[in-house]
Order: sequence, then structure tokens, then C-alpha cells
Amino acid sequence: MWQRKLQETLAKLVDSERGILAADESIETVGQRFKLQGIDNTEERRREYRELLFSTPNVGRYLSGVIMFEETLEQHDANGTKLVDVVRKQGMVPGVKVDLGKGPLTGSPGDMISYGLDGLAERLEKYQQQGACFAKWRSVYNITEHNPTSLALSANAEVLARYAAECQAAGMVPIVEPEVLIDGNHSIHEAARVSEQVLHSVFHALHLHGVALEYVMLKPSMVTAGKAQGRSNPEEVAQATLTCLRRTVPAAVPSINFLSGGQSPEEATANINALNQSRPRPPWLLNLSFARALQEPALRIWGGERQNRERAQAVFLERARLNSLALRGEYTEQMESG
Ligand code: 5MM
Repeated sequence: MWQRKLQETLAKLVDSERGILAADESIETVGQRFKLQGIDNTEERRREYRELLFSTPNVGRYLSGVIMFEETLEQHDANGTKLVDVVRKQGMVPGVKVDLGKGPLTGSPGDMISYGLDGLAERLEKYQQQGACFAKWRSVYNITEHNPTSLALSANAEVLARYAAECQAAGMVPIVEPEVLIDGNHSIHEAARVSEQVLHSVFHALHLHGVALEYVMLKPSMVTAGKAQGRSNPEEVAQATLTCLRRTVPAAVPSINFLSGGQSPEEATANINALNQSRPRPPWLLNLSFARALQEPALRIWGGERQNRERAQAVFLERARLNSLALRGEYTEQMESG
């Protein structure tokens, strides 16, 4: 029974030419993004902004789903339509971020652990009544000389697996998001080593908790050098990322939807394109679930001003279109100027 429900959601969500928009920034995170553009972080501003994104004409051509923040599930557009229904009318599936943020992992200085397992089953039930069909949980891993420790690897894998098992039991597709942070001066080889450890621990825990991998989506970081080293070459990123994924992710997983993690929009699109040009093809779809790399240009143009709304929507649609081309391996950087 639960398998049928999960399969129905996956049939709409897993799409070789449409990505997933992450619009699940918590109030604090959206506040940081708004502050850079001089926009007040009020509930009404957040509602207006999310309405702008979800109601962009034709955006459902390029996006199959939207990850929302729990506040957004209850909000309406200017005409009184629930934002969840605005998403649905575009042919996109509504989902929700269900972790409750993160904090220091006691006993492991420099590492973090995500919160939200207590009461999760009740919250999943509520989110489904509000219209969400899938969920997302993020765990975060720093790369330093000492991090992540083996404790951080096992503790975060454990919570990701417990979350995924709860979601499947509740009939919601879990997106499992272990984010290896781009911050720092580490090499791409170091990022590859850590990413392999992280994914290995996560899939071991998913197995221990009896999570059916056919009904899970993975949202990892791409393997890149640390931000202080500058932009990595897309072919190198694709090769390092695929090597890591082939060693750790079973073929049963239907789709891998990368986060952008602080890459520029152009860089993230070029990397997705290189991943999809790689041969031989891997067993999973190589897709995306970006927040910043899809939203940044539109947010900058909107700037909180009503008169910029249509221009911001046009820019958002174009970013989604270019990423859709990248999913087919048909994107070139020359397309950016046009
Ligand atoms: C890594 O963040 C996720 C993907 O976004 P990027 O493509 O910008 O890296 C994103 O879904 C993230 O989980 C949300 O922005 C929520 O973050 P917070 O920190 O507010 O929970």
C-alpha cells in the first residue's frame, strides 16, 4: 500500500528534463538572502516572494517539484489560492523540509547534527493534510583537518536513516540530503574522500533501518574543491562526483538531485551539464534540486519591488530552462548572454 503511494509521487517527481526547486529556506536563512537585497524579512514578504516563484508562467515545464518551508504550506496567493495549489496547478509536486535545523554535535567539535526526529510522525501527518507529498532532511558536514569525525558520520547517517524510514512508513517520499560543505580551502581530492565516507555511512544506515532504496531520492553535494580554491573545472567535477557515487550509491536509487551549495548559477548549471554528458551513463538520473543557483538572479531583480515582479519571473524561468537543457547535456555557457 505505502509502496503504491510512494511510487505515484515518484512517477510525477522523477523526471529526466525537470529539476526540483528548493524554496525551503528557514526564516533565518531567507532573512540572510533578503538582507543582501535590502528586503525586510516579514511573513508577508516571504509569502509574496514564494508566490512570485511558484506562479511564474510555464515554470512547470522545467520543474517537477518544489520543496517548501512549513510556513509556506499554510500561505495563500493574492487571490486566496493556497500556494500548495498554485504549485500543483503548474504540474509540480509540493514537498516540505522537515528537519528543524542543526546545531553543534556534542563530543565532536566542529561537527553538526540536525534536529527534528521527536514528533516527526505527527508532523508528517500534518504536512500531508496540508498537501505535501514528499519530504526533505538536510545533514551538514564540514571539511577541516579534524572533521567530519567518525562520530559525526555515524550520528548524521543514523538521523537521516531514521527520518527516511519514518517518511516511507507515512507514505511520503524522503529526499535524503547529506551536504558536504564547500567552505574551506580543501582540494577536490579531499572533498572526494570525505564525500565517499559520508555516502558510504548514509547508505549503510539506510540499509540497517530497512529503507527501500527504490523509493528514496538522494540530494548530495557535487564533489568540488573548497570555495577558497576557486571554481573547479566542470569535467573534473563530473568525474570526481561520478566516481564517488558509483562507489557508494546502489543502482536501486532512482534519482540523484544535486544541491548547488554556494556555487554560482552558471557554475552549477555547467556542472550539471558535464555530469549529464559523461559516458557511460550511470544507473540513476543525474538531476538537481537547487535553491540559490535557481533563485539568486530572480531575487536580485525582484528586490522586494512589485514593479520588478514580471522581470524577476522571466529571469527565474530562463534559469530553470537552462538547467533543463543541462539535464539533457545540451547547455553551453554561450547561452547565458542570450
Ligand atoms: C544546501 O541547501 C539546500 C540546497 O540549496 P542550495 O542549492 O542553495 O545549496 C536547501 O534546500 C536548504 O536545505 C534550504 O535552503 C534550507 O536551509 P536552512 O539552513 O534554512 O535549513
